[in-house]
Amino acid sequence: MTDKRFKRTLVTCALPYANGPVHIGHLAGVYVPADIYVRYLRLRGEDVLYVCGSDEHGVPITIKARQQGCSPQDIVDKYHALIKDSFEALGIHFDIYGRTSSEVHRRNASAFFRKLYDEGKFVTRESEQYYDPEAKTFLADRYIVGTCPKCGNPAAYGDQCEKCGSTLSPEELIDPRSKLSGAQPVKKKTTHWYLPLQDYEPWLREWILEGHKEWRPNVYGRVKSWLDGGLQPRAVTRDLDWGVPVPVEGAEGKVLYVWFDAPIGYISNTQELLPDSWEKWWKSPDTKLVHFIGKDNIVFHCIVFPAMLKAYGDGYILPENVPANEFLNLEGDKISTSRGWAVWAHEYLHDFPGKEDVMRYVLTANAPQTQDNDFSWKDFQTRNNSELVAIFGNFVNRALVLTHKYFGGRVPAPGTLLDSDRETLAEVPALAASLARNIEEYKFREAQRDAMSIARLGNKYISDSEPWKVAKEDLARTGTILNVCLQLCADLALAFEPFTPFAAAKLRKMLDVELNWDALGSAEILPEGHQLGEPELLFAKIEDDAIQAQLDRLARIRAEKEAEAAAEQARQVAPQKPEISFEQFDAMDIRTATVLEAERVPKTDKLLKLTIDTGIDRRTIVSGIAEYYSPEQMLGKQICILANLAPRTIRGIVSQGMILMAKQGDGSMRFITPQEVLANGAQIG
Ligand code: B3M
Ligand code: ZN
Repeated sequence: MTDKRFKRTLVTCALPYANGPVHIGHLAGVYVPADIYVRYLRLRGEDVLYVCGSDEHGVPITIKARQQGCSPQDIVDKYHALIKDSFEALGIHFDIYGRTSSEVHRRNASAFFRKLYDEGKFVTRESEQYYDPEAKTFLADRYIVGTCPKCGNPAAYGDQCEKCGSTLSPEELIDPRSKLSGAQPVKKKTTHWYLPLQDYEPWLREWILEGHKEWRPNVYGRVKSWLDGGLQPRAVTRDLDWGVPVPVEGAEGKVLYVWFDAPIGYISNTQELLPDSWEKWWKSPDTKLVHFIGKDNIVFHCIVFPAMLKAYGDGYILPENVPANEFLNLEGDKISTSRGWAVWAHEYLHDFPGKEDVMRYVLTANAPQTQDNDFSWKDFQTRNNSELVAIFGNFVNRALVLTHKYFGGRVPAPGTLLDSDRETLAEVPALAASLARNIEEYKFREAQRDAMSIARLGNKYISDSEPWKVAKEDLARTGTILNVCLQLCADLALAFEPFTPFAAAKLRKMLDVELNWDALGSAEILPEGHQLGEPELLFAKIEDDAIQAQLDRLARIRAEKEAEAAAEQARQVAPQKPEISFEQFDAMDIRTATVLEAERVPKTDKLLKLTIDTGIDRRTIVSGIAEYYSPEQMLGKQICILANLAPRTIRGIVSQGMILMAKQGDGSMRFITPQEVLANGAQIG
């Protein structure tokens, strides 16, 4: 093994919630890096098990089902299939992609809870939780909606306002209502089981803070701040009707908390695949366990799940590393599934058929390994066109096409190597070693750069050596150059296998060889006289229109959201003014009038000077409506005015009265006009 302390590696990927498709943030954060790691280990002939599956419980799934008028099972069936297919299509082949709604898992999670329960590893606590008296059920925070106390959003959730991003508790909501029945929730006592995490704190400190200083700083730092903040008992059950039922008498209507059952899913899925040999993967100190996750899952994988396993005992191993990633943004904005601000895996696969490798490559090049990073379509295009096509693809193509042209597709004799040939070849082992080290240290971005450096090396070598020119006078020398190039092509087929597996497979086919990692950097991977397959292009250019289509889609989403926000703003209503008497109202002389002339007041942006027919007289009113209406738009319009307002001089013009305007929440104004044209001077009241 590359890591001498172990005999085999168990790699898990966070189980995606089966309540929506996966997007590029998920891929960049979890699945692409894990896949690189697994492919690399397999390339080196190691014993690896690669486990994932759908996380099919939790409140959001039940909410989605309600919204769509179907059962939670329908929802998870749909997304389980969609997500599984997307992974497969991207070359991410798990040994098992299970489901937490499976029978094996339900039994397993239930037994896991029961053992801890029987051994007294939980404490119970009574607390007051919100309850819907009409629907007769407890309400998760997500099931309570009300007005956000921070921004006034009338549709804030009991745990979060999606408009202003504030974290909330149901108590803070103004006018809270149940999402189920609309009833006002009441507080009701309920009992739950808690894992007393604080009991595991000294052990966690020792295991992680002392024992795993090599973990990524973002992971280590988060664990440390959780531990320093002091751990609290954590509820492992919920009042809900979707999940694994709590296997204890008197626990009717309760299920295991989704974050209690989901990580056990890793074990269940392994059992489902290997009913007789799963234990060697989970209970042998010879197994290296690595969890690939996103940053929001760190606490569960580094604190809660390990504490659960520790409480359980029975020889379960702990992760050797948890290479969690930060988040990927999209075109400078946070990815948001609810706002639709995302690039979905299945849509990408549909829009860019045959370009699975490109997305893998770009996501790795921008991997949010230590800090949030950004995905942009322009960068996507550039990386494809100027790296994959122009360097890697171009080099391979030149080498193969020229070999076919001059040597009938047979590997020419190496002949006598010059210094430049030897020096070029000599660079490969160091790059390969760096690539290997980087992957073993979970630095996938750097590792991919090493692979690309081999392609750059080849591209430069073939450009500098110009075999197409040399061929005119010295075919033997041409053969030497192409021989070196072909060895580099074989190196590339190996080096890129973890990153761009489709291109690597194509290249292997073109070279018609089986490759093994130990040959990387050798000058004799391809023997003289070996017949090559037909050359094909590894990558194709991505044109501007394909990129523009994606940018247009995002622009539409952005515009829709902005329009929605503006409409929402316009709907905001100003509070009622203090009461007035009938006499005060009656004192106002409001009438219809028609605009006869309209012009801008010079040197102002806001004012129009209007000459109007009030039925009583002809007069001038200066009005601050130039932002909303041009003089032409006002001409001939019937309006309503307050006629007996005391005259005021504005910019040297005497204004006699005021036009009635309706002002919306966003500040915009519209004049008020009668339903049908009336005589001027008609009194309103
Ligand atoms: N279902 C994924 C998420 O937080 C969550 C992972 C469970 S891993 C055991 O998006
Ligand atoms: Zn808010």
